[in-house]
Amino acid sequence: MFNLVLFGAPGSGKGTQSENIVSTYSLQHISTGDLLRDEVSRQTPLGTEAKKYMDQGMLVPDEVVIGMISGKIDDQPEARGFIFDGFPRTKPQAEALDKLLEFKNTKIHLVLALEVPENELIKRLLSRGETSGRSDDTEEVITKRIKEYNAKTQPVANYYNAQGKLEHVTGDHTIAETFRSLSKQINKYLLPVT
Ligand code: B4P
Repeated sequence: MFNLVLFGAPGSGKGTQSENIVSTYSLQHISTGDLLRDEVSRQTPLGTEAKKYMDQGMLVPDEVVIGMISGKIDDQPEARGFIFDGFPRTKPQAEALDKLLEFKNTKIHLVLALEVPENELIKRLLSRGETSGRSDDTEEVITKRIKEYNAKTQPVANYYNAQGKLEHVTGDHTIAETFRSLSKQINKYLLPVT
């Protein structure tokens, strides 16, 4: 099994690149953003709670997010591996993921951090906001999401760096060029299936 964390600021291309990685390497995709938006659209109690945070550009509480993840891993016992997109976003989430995977006799093998300048992040998210209908793709909320990232998520990079698993990848080239850079790193562990 090969498990990858795709790490980066809001708008750095995590969701975009995950799609390519999933189809090229046949990994199972776990995006906490997608899972949370699904809960919100189905108006579940978890979704109603999460929406309050997401609409303000804040992270959803750790226990809510961690609780969602375990079941998703168990749902796919035959998986070649997982790509974690937008998770973990805090140190407690990273520690919980390590424990969860250890219990399942596996681990995180590689963390790829997409590096994109802040002005480009804002430009991308505002542009997505024109069509996405996402209530968090507005200028005010984007600014808060980036602040939240710098304060709470950036330290997760140090956590994985200390484990020798972190690799930085330039994320402000085209989608295809960025995918090539990510693939170079993944190919050290896993061969493409397509
Ligand atoms: P996410 O859904 O993870 O959203 P995101 O950070 O904005 O990244 P996303 O993957 O959607 O965008 P991408 O960079 O691919 O999180 C949303 C919210 O959910 C969070 O704010 C938080 O409240 C909550 N949440 C999620 N996970 C959580 C957790 N673990 N703990 C607590 N709370 C959590 O793409 C952005 C845009 O850029 C797209 O339009 C794309 O087309 C474009 N783009 C991508 N690559 C490009 C390139 N190379 N060139 C030009 N444009 C590019």
